[in-house]
Amino acid sequence: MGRDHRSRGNSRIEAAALAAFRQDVIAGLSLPQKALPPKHFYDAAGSRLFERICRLAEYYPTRTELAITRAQAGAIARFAGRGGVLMEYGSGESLKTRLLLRAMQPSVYMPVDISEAALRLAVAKLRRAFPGLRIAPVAGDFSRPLDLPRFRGRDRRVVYFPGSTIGNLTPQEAQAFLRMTRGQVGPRGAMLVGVDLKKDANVLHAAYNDSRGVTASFNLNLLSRINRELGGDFDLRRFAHYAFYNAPLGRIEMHLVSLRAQRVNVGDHRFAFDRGETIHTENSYKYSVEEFQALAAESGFRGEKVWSDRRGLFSVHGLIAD
Ligand code: SAH
Ligand code: AVI
Repeated sequence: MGRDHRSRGNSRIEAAALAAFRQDVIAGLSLPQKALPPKHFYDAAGSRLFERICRLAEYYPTRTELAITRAQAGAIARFAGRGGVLMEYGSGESLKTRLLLRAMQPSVYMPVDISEAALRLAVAKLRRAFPGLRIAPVAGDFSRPLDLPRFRGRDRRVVYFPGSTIGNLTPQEAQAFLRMTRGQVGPRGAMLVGVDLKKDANVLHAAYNDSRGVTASFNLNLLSRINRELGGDFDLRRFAHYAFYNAPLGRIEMHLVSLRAQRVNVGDHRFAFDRGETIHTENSYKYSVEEFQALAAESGFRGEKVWSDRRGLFSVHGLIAD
């Protein structure tokens, strides 16, 4: 599988990805509030841990979105149209996508994911389950310009962005992302976006502080990844997972807290931590239906349809390019 769909030298691409990771880590740990971009959670181990999170009792988003998609597959397919090109950003294990593939019968499916390991595995399974489907995987970072394959014909293009991965972007980044996809789908295009809804803070707290500690391992894996790939010497016993709902900003924040004053090396760089100082590793924004539709409207999309569960936990938005 070629990154950006072409068969360039894999080692050159891996070296570029490693250099980008190093740059983000050095820059992020040099900030007054240390911070790391959440896209770096997803190495092979991180993707496996995320898949375990999706199956936890406390983590309601995956099973709720799956149930909405299952119940509404016919309506979603009527909205998005049958045939056409289905692009998916942050496809991971492409689980919910299977329901859409059956209902929409696209001519091409283009999953895009930064985690090459997860993408490779998902595509191998999909090729077995959907032998007639044309699959054009792209391993790459959707926050940067991507060189995507082009398909001839006048087929409608639909972008699928499930899982509330849009919540891991700031509202400004989410708008920029929606504007980019608006350009990709063109005037007749549509988008399906999974968005986690605002709700009781206790439900949110439990979802990001699960009793088995899988979310803690997912968060701490970022430090293991820095040790493995960038020659870091983080001692994982000296950091702890910390997640809370920041109500005024409408987002879950995940941090890693330094349990003591310490110094950590990453290659030739040295970083000092005070006791209690944190690295901010992820935001997960929660929206009301109206807030998300307003965000989409400012990015060139009209919120045409919304499918939700009875408890109002999660929403799937059908957007039309305006
Ligand atoms: N869509 C799946 C997975 C969501 S997890 C679901 O709904 O369950 C988020 C996924 O987005 C991961 O697979 C991760 O590797 C991918 N991802 C996160 N940031 C990314 C980026 N900047 N570019 C490409 N993929 C990204
Ligand atoms: C992928 N993303 C939408 C997940 C979320 O809920 O924000 C990632 C995650 N972080 C902790 N648990 C799950």
